[in-house]
Amino acid sequence: MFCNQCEESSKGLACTVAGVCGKKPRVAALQDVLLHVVKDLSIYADAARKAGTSDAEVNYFTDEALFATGTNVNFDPQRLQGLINRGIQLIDRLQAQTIQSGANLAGATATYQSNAELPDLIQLGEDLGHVTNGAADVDIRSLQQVVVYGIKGVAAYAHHARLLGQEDEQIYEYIHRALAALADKDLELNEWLDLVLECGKVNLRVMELLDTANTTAFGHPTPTSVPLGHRAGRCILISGHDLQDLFRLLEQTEGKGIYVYTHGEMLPAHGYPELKKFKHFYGHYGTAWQNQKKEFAQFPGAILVTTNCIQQPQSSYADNIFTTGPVAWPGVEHVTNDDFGPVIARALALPGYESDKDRGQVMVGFAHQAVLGVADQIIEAVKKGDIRHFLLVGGCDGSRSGRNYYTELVEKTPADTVVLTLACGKFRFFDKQLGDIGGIPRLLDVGQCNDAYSAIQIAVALAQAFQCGVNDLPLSMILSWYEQKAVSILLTLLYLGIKDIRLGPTLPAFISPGVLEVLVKTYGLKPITTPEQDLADILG
Ligand code: FSO
Ligand code: SF4
Repeated sequence: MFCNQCEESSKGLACTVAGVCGKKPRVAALQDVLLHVVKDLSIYADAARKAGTSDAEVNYFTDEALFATGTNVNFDPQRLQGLINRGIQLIDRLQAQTIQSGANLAGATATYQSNAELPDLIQLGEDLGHVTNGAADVDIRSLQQVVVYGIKGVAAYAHHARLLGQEDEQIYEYIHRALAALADKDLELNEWLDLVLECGKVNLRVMELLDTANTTAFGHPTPTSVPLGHRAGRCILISGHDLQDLFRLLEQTEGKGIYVYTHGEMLPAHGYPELKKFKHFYGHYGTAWQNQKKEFAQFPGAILVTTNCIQQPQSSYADNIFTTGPVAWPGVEHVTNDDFGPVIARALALPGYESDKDRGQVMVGFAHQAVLGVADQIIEAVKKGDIRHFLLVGGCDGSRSGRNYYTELVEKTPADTVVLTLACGKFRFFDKQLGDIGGIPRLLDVGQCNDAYSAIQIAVALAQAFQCGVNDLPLSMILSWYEQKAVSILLTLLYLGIKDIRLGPTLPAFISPGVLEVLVKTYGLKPITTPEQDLADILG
């Protein structure tokens, strides 16, 4: 196997024997087949689109299949086999249509066996290898990997947005065109660089769609206090990013004597009016994804995982955990069609909490509408010198020890600075009491990684208010990355021309020295150093 798509890739290079995430070589091989299938399907879809047709089923499948190959999403060989077979059927269907249309199918060489057995598919994956294997030039291969991983992030966001009725043909058009380009051996370095930045542009659009989708369905988040303790009674813990799953679960558990708690990236859900109206939607339990083995084992109810990041379930809670949507683990019951009956039945069979427990509160709900609602107050505080600087400390968490940097950095920020945060990296400091500046909290939780659009909107609005560019604002971005959604967000920030981003805890293994040089020269991208050094550089 060869997988280098996340921050925890083995030895900072690639996982070649087994995934640090728990991905077995056979699962890696099946994901490689699936990516080749999606790439070949993209060649036909791109040709069909140029001939005037776009196939909705192909578009949806593309997002679903790409999402399934992301880090910590789908570890289930059978479900991956199902996706591969659907992809092959769609290739057959588009092949017939595109050949009839006389479209240019240069590079479309795929021949797949329909309904192949698992061992044959695993062998095929081992033979095919990584989808960027064909590129001999190390910098081109690096840029191809940036595009493929960025597209996985785009696909994940597009999948969420579409489930809530928001989609845009230009997103599918880009994904198919960019993946089809992998078969074009003549494409040069600059053309791949263009596709990299275009990925950032398309990701901005998809994040805008997702923001519209979430706020149309569930209202704009408002500042909300979330208990970290629990109430006596039966309970369900919901993890991942899918707000629609949470809404359906809340509907189906209403009046059943079950409290619903969020875990990980589901925490910001408490800020949405249409979600927090449910009285049994009580509080938040636990921290970020990499602590789930310990935290899930101690939760006395059923657990529902809606997206990444799932880890191998431990025997102590293997009977209590369920998956839904794109996420899957072999042997774990996968709930379909928004029917959470099995999760509810399990919660009712488990003891739940015996008594109430108070563990304090955290604030969420500082998305763009809430923050921009007090923009005058913020601008005044900056003008008076009460707020010296904003730090966006956002991104993913993970298990590397270097991630303590983010906790220490936030702890060391001076009292005249405001920290904006989003995604699961915030669990390193989300319960710190940083106080406020004239009523403005010093720690503002903007939301999930899926809400990066909100942070961009806030930055753009502040820049307009101060009549300057985002790079001229007293704002610094200190990002932590782990998986492919973070890659797509980083590309969006680069596309927007945002400079001097600090990135950690390590730089991506798939960035070649040549590509890194371009990123450093053009965008001033820099690795994190120490909290003291970086704060001194940022605050002068
Ligand atoms: Fe975290 Fe996992 Fe949200 Fe990621 S839970 S690491 S970037 O999937 O999506 O922030
Ligand atoms: Fe390794 Fe990350 Fe790939 Fe998992 S997703 S196999 S940890 S590089």
